[in-house]
Amino acid sequence: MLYHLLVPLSSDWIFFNVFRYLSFRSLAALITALLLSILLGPRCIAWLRRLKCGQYIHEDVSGHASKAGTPTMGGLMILCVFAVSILLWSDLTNRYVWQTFFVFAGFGAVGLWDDMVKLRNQKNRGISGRRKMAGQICVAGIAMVQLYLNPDYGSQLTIPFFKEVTIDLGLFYVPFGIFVMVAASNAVNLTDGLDGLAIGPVIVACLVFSIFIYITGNARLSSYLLVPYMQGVGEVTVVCAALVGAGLGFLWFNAYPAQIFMGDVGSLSLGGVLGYLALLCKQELVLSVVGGLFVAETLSVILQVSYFRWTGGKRIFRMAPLHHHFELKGVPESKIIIRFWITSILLGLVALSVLKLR
Ligand code: 57M
Repeated sequence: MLYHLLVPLSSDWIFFNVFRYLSFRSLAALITALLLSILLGPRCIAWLRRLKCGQYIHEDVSGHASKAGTPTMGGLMILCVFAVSILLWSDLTNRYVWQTFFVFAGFGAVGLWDDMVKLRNQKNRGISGRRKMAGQICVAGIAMVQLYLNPDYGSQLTIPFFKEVTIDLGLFYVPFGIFVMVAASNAVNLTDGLDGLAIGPVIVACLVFSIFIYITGNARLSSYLLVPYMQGVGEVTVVCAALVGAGLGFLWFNAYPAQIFMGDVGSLSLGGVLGYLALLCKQELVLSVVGGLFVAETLSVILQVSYFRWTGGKRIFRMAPLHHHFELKGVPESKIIIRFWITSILLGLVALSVLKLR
């Protein structure tokens, strides 16, 4: 809104020209989302407490007993702050801004549904896996069809570290894109099991994608760095920055020892939107590098469950996902979290190196 109100004034006052710049508006979006979260956080925590949105804790992770009753569904705060920030600072006539918001809100709605059912259910049982997956596929499907029908958007898959190798997936690109979003959404959800464990790597991934998105929307930079160019996508840099700000603001309260959890409304939406950002800038495979931690957590579950079934009860890890394994080995929670963050920062740097190493 500020963009639409203030840019026209630049014809009389040159100073207002600054509101045209993506860099300025991205920084403003980040700071707005961060400050709003810090201001609203205590009220949001108190509100969730009043609504009795306390977390149920499974008996099998004894170290977590003290977390019982911590307000959950903090993803609602991320969603509100993110929405206000993009309403203020982005160009609201840009279709990619709305599509990205749709993915975030759509996956968030599925998560909210799950969270509400869990709260009503004594044993923390949410909606069935099948219903959750159907909801996720619906949201991802709508987003993918919109992308696929866009004449500026190709169905080529770019291969990291190779200059001119692309694979044209044709119509198969639609189910592939759906898979990317749904897998990312569930992977972030699996990772969200320790204070700040998921939001830290999500912030790193959003930062990395803000750079890729900026380059994708810039004709000169994209041709220099051999990144597929797409007009208008650059505006999503403001959206990425708002996500980083909202993520940092949430971390303020979710840092160990957490005062709030994000719930499925947060984890499903953040994961889904990461998948969408990767698709938008055609860096789908880079997502598995920058989100390497989410991949490792998911693989640990797949391996553990398969081995468990195959051997009739034996385990590879003490418990899956991976963070539970380290917890049960006696590594303190804060140490696991910080080590996971360090790993995700390193993975983010590796992902960025794709831009030059070709
Ligand atoms: C949900 N939810 C957290 C919080 C958060 C297939 C199976 C591996 C699935 C997996 C699973 O259900 N994962 C997804 C993970 C829960 O957090 C809530 O859920 C939201 C995210 N969806 O925002 O609202 C708990 O995590 C802790 N937490 C924090 N800080 C945070 O900032 O400490 C969360 C956020 C919270 C809190 O304790 O209650 C969760 O872990 O439940 N299932 C599992 O992860 C289970 N693993 C398992 O059964 N492994 C088996 C194999 C054979 C499947 C094995 O290895 O033997 C474990 N989950 C738990 N306890 N809680 C089992 C033990």
